[in-house]
Amino acid sequence: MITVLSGGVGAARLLAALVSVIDPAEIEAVVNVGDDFVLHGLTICPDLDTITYTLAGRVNEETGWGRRGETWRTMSALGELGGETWFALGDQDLATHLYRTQRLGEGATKSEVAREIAARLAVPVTLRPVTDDPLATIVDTELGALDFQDYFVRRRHDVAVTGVRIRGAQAARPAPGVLTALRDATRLVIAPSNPFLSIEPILAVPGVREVVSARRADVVAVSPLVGGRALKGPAARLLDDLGFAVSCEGVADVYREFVGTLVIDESDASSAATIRDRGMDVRVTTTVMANPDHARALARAVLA
Ligand code: FO1
Repeated sequence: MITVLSGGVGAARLLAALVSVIDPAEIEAVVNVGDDFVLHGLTICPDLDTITYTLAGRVNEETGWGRRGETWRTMSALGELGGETWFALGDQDLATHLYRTQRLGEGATKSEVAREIAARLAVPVTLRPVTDDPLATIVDTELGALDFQDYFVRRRHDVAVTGVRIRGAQAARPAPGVLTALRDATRLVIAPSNPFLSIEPILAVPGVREVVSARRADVVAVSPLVGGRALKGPAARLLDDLGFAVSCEGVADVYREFVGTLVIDESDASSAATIRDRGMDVRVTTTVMANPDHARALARAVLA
């Protein structure tokens, strides 16, 4: 079994690539829930939903999140009423949040709801929110402390960051099956997700970092930086703001305590020796999943 520590779009694409080369029944994803929030009274779990829609073949390929063929009539009507429309919830996507919110209100856990939605949409991989307890990523910025989606979507992550905190982490318990999935996997994979915003909230849940660190030799991470840039999102800016080199070498520094092997892009091959000198193994391949062949090559590299 392979267990993948997963954020949003990058993780979803890597999981889809893994499904194309190994039996999906052999894959488990432990998913970040630090981005989750309540809006319009609905509980929204962006990373779980992005992965679910991608593995169900229903994702909007252009944005990487939300559903393909989406319509926006509810948002448009909400805008007419002067409601909050900065976070775009499509008409079909809203059904997911309605269903989840109803089930949570009935006493179901986030894990149970994730499993139900995945089963209904025929997702072949086991998805586990890292915790069923409240967890929220708070971004400390030049404007003060911001809730994650306020920072990420409303302000388009266009503010200087001084730190990232995971509220609720100390009291959170790993969801059922999470520690077993980390302990029993033949390999742990860290998806090409944001190290601070997507991977740290997973590691911050008590017990998770300990298990992952103890298995360092079996942990393979994919660098989210290629040629000093993030394909999507603020990973490059955050490395800089938080005092790391803006390169896969910076990523290696963030991950050095718990990652045995870093997969880097061919365009960063010249960094391999430096990273190896810091005590991490390196694999060089194409990490940009620009087409199915490249995605499969990356999947094979993390499994090799
Ligand atoms: N990202 C955006 O940049 N703008 C949006 O309006 C937006 C809406 C949205 C709705 C549902 C969902 O599951 C995800 C959504 N995302 C949106 C993506 C998402 O919030 C972020 O990419 C992740 O939280 C970071 O992993």
